[in-house]
Amino acid sequence: MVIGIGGAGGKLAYQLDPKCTVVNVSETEMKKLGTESKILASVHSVRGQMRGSRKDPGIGKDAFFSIREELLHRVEGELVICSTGGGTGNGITTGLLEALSTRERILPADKTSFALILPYAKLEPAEFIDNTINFLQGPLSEVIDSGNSGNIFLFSNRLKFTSRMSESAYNQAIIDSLRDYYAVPEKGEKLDLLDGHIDYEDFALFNAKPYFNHFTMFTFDPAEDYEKQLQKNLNPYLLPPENPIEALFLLEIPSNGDLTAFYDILEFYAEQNVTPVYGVVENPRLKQPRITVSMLYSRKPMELVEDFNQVSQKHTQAKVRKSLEQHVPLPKLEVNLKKEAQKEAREKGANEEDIIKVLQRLGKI
Ligand SMILES: Nc1nc2c(ncn2[C@@H]2O[C@H](COP(=O)(O)OP(=O)(O)OP(=O)(O)O)[C@@H](O)[C@H]2O)c(=O)[nH]1
Ligand SMILES: [Mg+2]
Repeated sequence: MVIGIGGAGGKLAYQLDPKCTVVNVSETEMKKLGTESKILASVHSVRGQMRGSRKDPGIGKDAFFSIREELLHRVEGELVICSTGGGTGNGITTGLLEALSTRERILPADKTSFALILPYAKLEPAEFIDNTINFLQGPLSEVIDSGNSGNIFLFSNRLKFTSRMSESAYNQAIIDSLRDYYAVPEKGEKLDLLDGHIDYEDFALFNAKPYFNHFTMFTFDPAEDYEKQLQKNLNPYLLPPENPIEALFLLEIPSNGDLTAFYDILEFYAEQNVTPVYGVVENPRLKQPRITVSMLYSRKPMELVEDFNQVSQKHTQAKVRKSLEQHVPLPKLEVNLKKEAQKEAREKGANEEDIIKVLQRLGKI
C-alpha cells in the first residue's frame, strides 16, 4: 500500500494506487482525491487547517504529532510519497523520519521506502529549495544513518520544467516508471525463468536497504556495450546514481532469444565489487530484449544538495557553504570507506587489517 503525504504526495499516491492512504492538514486538498483512506492531521491554528502549511514545514511537523501513532503504524513495510518543497509533505515526513530514526532496529519487512519529489532549483520558489536542503541534511540523513529506512527514490521536478510538461503528464511519467520497477517480482514469478531468480521476497529485501535507489528500464541491445546503454538510458525523472553498492536487474528476452548477455552485465557490476540480484526471463511479447535495472547508492548530504542544486543561485550557494561547514559524514558511507580501504590494500598487497587500524586511529572509520 502507498501513503501520500501533502499535496504532491497525495496526488501521486492516488495515481499509483487508488486504494492508497492520503495524509494532509488540509481537508479541502484531500477531498479532491477519490481515495477512501484519509488521515487528517491537526494544526493548532484554524487558518492552517484551511490553508495548509503555507510552505512552512514547522506547521507540518507540529501536525505530525496529532497522527504520530496512526501514521507510524500505517507506513510499516510501505511506500511513502511526498514532495520536499512544501510545508505539509516535508513537515509531516520530517516528524516521521525522526521517529523512525530513534527506533530500535526495524526488521526488513517493516521498513518504509520513500519516494521524494525534489523541486527544480532554477525555477521554483526559494522556500521550496530551502525546505528541501534542510530536509536532505537533517531528517533524511539521520534516518539513513540509523539504517531504519528502506530505499529512497529521489525524483526531481527538473524535467517537468525543462521539457515544459503539464503536471498531470509529469506525474503520469513518474508513476509509469515506478510501476515498471515494481513489476519486477511479478515478471520474475510469472514469466518463464531462464536464469537467476528474483521473487517477491528478494525484491522486498532489496527495497528494505537504507540507500538511494536509481532504477530504469530500457530496450537492451546485447551487441552493444552495457555501460554505454545504461548511461544513455538512466531514468530522467530520478537524480543520477553514484557508484552502486548493490544492484538488481531483470532481463527479459524474446522467445528463443540469446540470453547470454546477462554475463556481460554481471561482469560490469563485478568490476565494481557488486554482485547483483538478477533474473533472466522469457517474454514472448517482446521483439528485443529489455532490462529493468536498479542500483543502490549512498550519498553524503552535501553531495545530495549539490546533485539537486545543479543550478546555482545565490541563496542556495550560501546554504551549501553553510552545509559544508556543518557536514557530518554518514556511517553508511564510512562502511564504504572501509570496503574501499580493504580493496585498495588487497590490490597493493598490503595488510588489510593494518590499513583499517590506521584509518580507525585517524577517525576515518
Ligand atoms: N511532480 C509534481 N510536483 C508537484 C505537484 N504538486 C506540487 N508539486 C511540487 O511540490 C512542491 C510543493 O509541495 P506540495 O506537495 O504542493 O506542498 P504540501 O506538502 O502540500 O505543503 P503546503 O502546500 O505548503 O501545505 C513544489 O516543488 C511543487 O513543484 C505535482 O502534482 N507533481
Ligand atoms: Mg499543499
